[in-house]
Amino acid sequence: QSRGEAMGKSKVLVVGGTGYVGRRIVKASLEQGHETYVLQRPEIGLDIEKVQMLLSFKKQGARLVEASVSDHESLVDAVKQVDVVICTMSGVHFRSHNLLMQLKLVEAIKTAGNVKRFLPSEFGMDPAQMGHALEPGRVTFDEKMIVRKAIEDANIPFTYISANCFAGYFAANLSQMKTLLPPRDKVLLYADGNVKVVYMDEDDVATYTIKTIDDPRALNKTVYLRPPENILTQRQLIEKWEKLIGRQLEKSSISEQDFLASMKGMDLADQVGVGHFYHIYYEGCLTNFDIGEGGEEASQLYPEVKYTRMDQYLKVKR
Ligand code: GNU
Repeated sequence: QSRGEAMGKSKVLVVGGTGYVGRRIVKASLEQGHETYVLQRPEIGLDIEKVQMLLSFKKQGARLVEASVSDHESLVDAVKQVDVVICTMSGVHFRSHNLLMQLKLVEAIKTAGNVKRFLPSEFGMDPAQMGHALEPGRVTFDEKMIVRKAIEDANIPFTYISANCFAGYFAANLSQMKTLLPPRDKVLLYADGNVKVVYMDEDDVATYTIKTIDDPRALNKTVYLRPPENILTQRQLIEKWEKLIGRQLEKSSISEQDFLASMKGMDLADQVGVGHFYHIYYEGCLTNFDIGEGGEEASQLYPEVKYTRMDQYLKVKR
């Protein structure tokens, strides 16, 4: 009998366990003492990094479950073994875009009938707030809402995680597009750079996510990750970097109109990116609403989590 079983903790299945988010969810689930299952899809074939990552999860105590999203019976058998299913399928255009594959998973969970909590692949802005989002990037939110509707129509208990801006995509680069490393000389501000944004270390996203799965306060709710010290304007983020390198960056600013116009001629992934950056840095879509009845805030639910501050996060990039 494992530690997780002994303590009555739920058994977790991660779908998308080798991805950017999924690998962190697997780690956090093991660390928090859950019996952890990772879906092993035949489709990974000769992708040797993914195969070896699955084997390393096994070495750390996870169980691999073979199933294909295109084989309903195999998926039903997989979800029947657990209490909680967490899906971290990618919806990022320059990686892969598979969000609607989750409808197959919802079908399997419905058939199996035993799942006590399902967390679909969300982990960004709250799609329920993005009904007005710009093309072509709105597909991300539209598809997440289609998945939500399927979950709720099937009466599957859920938690939606709104993780806001992953530090890797939005803080490590001081919010500059097309790079993942911080600039050392010049930086582009979105308008005056004074809109409040929420930055999250991806490992903390996983820690908070696993905390919610056995928590009745998170049942059928959206849990927003908004730890107060990580609610920063672009200027405040840049200031932290400047302090770390002991030097000021040369700042220029791009207006809303010019930023939106820059979409023209870009490839699809960057057009999607411009739309998302626009909603975050001009509109303030991460912080321009209060968390209502259907929501909870993670750092209030779990004050014991010592979340990573962005100066600490940027330190290693010097
Ligand atoms: C943004 C991107 C970064 C794109 C979300 C092009 C969904 C969300 C904050 O598609 O994950 O350079 O919430 O050149 O709910 C992409 C995703 C970021 C935009 C990354 C996204 C954020 C999607 C780029 C770039 C750094």
